[in-house]
Amino acid sequence: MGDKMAKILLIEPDYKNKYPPLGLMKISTYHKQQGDEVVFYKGKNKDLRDEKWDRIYIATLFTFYWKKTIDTIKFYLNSVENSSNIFVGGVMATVLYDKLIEEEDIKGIKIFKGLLDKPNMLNPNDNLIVDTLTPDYSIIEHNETQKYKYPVDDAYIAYATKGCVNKCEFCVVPTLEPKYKDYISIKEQVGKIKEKYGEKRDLLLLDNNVLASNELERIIQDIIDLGYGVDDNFFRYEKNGRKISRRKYVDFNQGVDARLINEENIRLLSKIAIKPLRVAFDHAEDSYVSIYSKAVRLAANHGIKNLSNFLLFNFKDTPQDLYKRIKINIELNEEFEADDKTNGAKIFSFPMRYSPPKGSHSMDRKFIGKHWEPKYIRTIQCILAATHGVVGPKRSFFEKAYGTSMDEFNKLLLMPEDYIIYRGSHKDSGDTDEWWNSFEKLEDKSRILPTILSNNLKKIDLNQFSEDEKAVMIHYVPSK
Ligand code: B12
Ligand code: SF4
Repeated sequence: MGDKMAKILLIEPDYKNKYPPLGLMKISTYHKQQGDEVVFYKGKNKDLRDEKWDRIYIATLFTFYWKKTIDTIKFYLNSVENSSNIFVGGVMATVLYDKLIEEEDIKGIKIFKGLLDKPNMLNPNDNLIVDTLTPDYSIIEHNETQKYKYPVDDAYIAYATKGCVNKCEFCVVPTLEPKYKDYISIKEQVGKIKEKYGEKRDLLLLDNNVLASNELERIIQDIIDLGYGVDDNFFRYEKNGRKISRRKYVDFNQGVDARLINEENIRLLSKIAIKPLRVAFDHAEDSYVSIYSKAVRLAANHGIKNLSNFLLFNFKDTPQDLYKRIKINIELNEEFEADDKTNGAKIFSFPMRYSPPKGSHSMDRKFIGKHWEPKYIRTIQCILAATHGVVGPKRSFFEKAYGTSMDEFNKLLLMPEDYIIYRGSHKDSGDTDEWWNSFEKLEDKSRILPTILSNNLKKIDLNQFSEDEKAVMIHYVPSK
């Protein structure tokens, strides 16, 4: 920062996240290159707060971690001489920049929008582009002070492209990374990480829309050259004198756009050890469904066996659309199994709740889509919690979780949550039938439906209902 060695503190708020804070890792390299002392910590630490730092960097991630992030910034506010020595950046800081500068008590801190992709952004005359520096993996090593274990910590994390060519309304990538970059050398990035921090098993690519790249062939060749070709996917290492060999994978973790999949690019993708190939299933209209199914079939026909999707729900879709889209995947699995050419290919579904990136609900994750109700969302959450968020390829699994028909699914949408979670026992005891019979018997549901749909069921006052209404509502009383 200047002539003398500076004391730099890097903080990631203690939200749960899968990947290490790449931005801070690059900032760490930046400061270490200038001989500064760098300390990284996840969360709030009183000892670190009691020290004085020349500068503190605080990373931000999802907008719905707003509260925790603000709380963390406030915690360290007095650990620098002047609040302008607190630097905040990353996803949330970029998307909610205007809100953040208005936030009381933290006025005067320095907030960064977007990437650190120009020279002199952290200090004048440094001539360094932080975005291109090799991330410092040493700061995330799990140890005495760094207690948080990132679920993904044995992977090269890199970008082969940046930004996106589209501007989908539910996505903030156009704000975060406004310029689409067709090609970034992953060979260079991986090479440097390997050299400085040793070999990693997997290759995790954070590209938003890799298929839009005109340089896809070159990117795939880079991946193959790095040792992630489809026939070359063993990671061999020694542990306690034993030789171990494990499969290693390439994961384009943001998935690929079904609309862009074609013979040519699927042929390229089938050459690498991709697991899984994630295909976005963002819309429910028939035209999109057929594009999606065609894309997945094409992948299976080219020998890609591990497939998965992102099923965006709670957006413009209906709950019934969600059921239909999961079912389409079950049928695709059956189709693959029946055909010798695709036998062994499997697609897993990952329903993902839509949460708007802007507006008040971006901060609390409570947004309810036009065709959804809080109770419907709760039902899906209960089902997903029981199945760890995944819908497996087997029809029996799907029918057990989501119902054997649309009627059964519609019934689940309204079902008391205990009856969903402990389905077997409540069915056996007769509770479920009792609930449903009273529900069906009740001709005028107008007084109970709003309460059920609102999912405000923690403190229901049963006295407000008639006897017939009570017979239904009693099943929603949590202790029942
Ligand atoms: C990887 C990723 C994930 C990973 C986890 C990420 C993690 N770190 O743990 C996984 C796959 C698990 C994931 C999940 C989800 N994700 Co996501 N994810 C991403 C992705 C691709 C990258 C985020 C990331 O880690 N970037 C690494 C950054 C931090 O490193 P960098 O680029 O080098 O950083 C530069 C700048 O950001 C800046 N910078 C970064 N840190 C700092 C710090 C300081 C102090 C400064 C000054 C600068 C700075 O400088 C750096 C150098 O240029 C983004 C899309 C994107 N393109 O950003 C979506 C994104 C963040 N995800 C998004 C969403 C919606 C989700 C889900 C909610 C999806 C769902 N519906 O379930 C889930 C939520 C998971 C949960 N916890 O509940 C949205 C965010 C929406 C929001 N409201 O915040 C994004 C923006 C995608 C989108 N299409 O809109 N995600
Ligand atoms: S194509 Fe994907 S990354 Fe690009 S704007 Fe749309 S959702 Fe975002």
